[in-house]
Amino acid sequence: MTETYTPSQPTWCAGCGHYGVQGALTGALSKLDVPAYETMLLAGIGCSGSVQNNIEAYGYHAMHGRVLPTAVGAAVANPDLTVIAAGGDGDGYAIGAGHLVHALKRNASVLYILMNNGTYGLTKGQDSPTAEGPLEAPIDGILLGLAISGSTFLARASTRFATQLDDLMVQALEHVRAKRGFAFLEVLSPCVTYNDTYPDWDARLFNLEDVPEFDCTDRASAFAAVQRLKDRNRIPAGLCFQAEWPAFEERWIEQGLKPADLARHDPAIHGDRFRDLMSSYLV
Ligand SMILES: Cc1ncc(C[n+]2csc(CCOP(=O)(O)OP(=O)(O)O)c2C)c(N)n1
Ligand code: SF4
Ligand SMILES: [Mg+2]
Repeated sequence: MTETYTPSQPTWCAGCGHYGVQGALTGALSKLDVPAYETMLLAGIGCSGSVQNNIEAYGYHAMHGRVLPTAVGAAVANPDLTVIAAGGDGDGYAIGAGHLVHALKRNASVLYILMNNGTYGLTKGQDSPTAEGPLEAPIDGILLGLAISGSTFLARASTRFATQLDDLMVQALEHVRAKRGFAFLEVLSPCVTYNDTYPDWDARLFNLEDVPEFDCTDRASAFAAVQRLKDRNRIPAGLCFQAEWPAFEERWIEQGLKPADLARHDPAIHGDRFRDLMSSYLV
């Protein structure tokens, strides 16, 4: 399938941050020599999710907000795959927020790239959970991740600062390829059409690498440092937290549970069952 699949060209507006995310992901896959036939890219619904059409890999387009349970399932069923999930801030922090919390707590080896633009781009500019306004407090995905004790990799980058984005994408992919668990990378990826946050976010971004005493292995001090920067109206970026805790799929095996035996899955039988199921819905 990956031999015959021809990736599409992106359909994003000129200047959309999502181009930068795609560039960093293809660059990291190529730098780490990850073959297409061992890569699965799953995506949510949104302008961000259409990245799945453009990359040579096995692909799956989930319902809006539902990308993570399927990605975790794929990682557990076939540990030989490098599983990547991608989606927007609406997808991950609104309708999919419950799944994000549980993916952080499970720590299956999945790279989750959340493209944050503070808006629902695809549906033409409604406020998302990270939108900043007078009515509600925006969600901070890094603080959310730090508050969940199963999390093992939390980072934030911006498409404006390509070198840091490229580095963090590689580090996140390495975390997942080494089966160290769930790597959460939030990328500030502005929507130039409905919510051009470039000027504001550029001015407020704060690189944690500029703080020599910042310790990304200490959860409590990382939380305090991120919160302090937020209190000063800054947006912390960089590797915010990394920890060691056995990945979900490894804990499964330790408990005597086996990943799905893919050899036993005969596509002919399962294809027929799937078609029967689908036709049973027809009236
Ligand atoms: C269950 C469901 N609810 C709502 C929608 C409509 N919808 C499609 S994309 C989207 C939000 C997209 O925003 P985001 O996830 O931030 O991605 P972006 O387009 O900004 O990259 C919504 C609400 C949908 N497709 N399915
Ligand atoms: S509407 Fe916004 S998020 Fe969607 S492609 Fe255009 S700039 Fe990007
Ligand atoms: Mg969005």
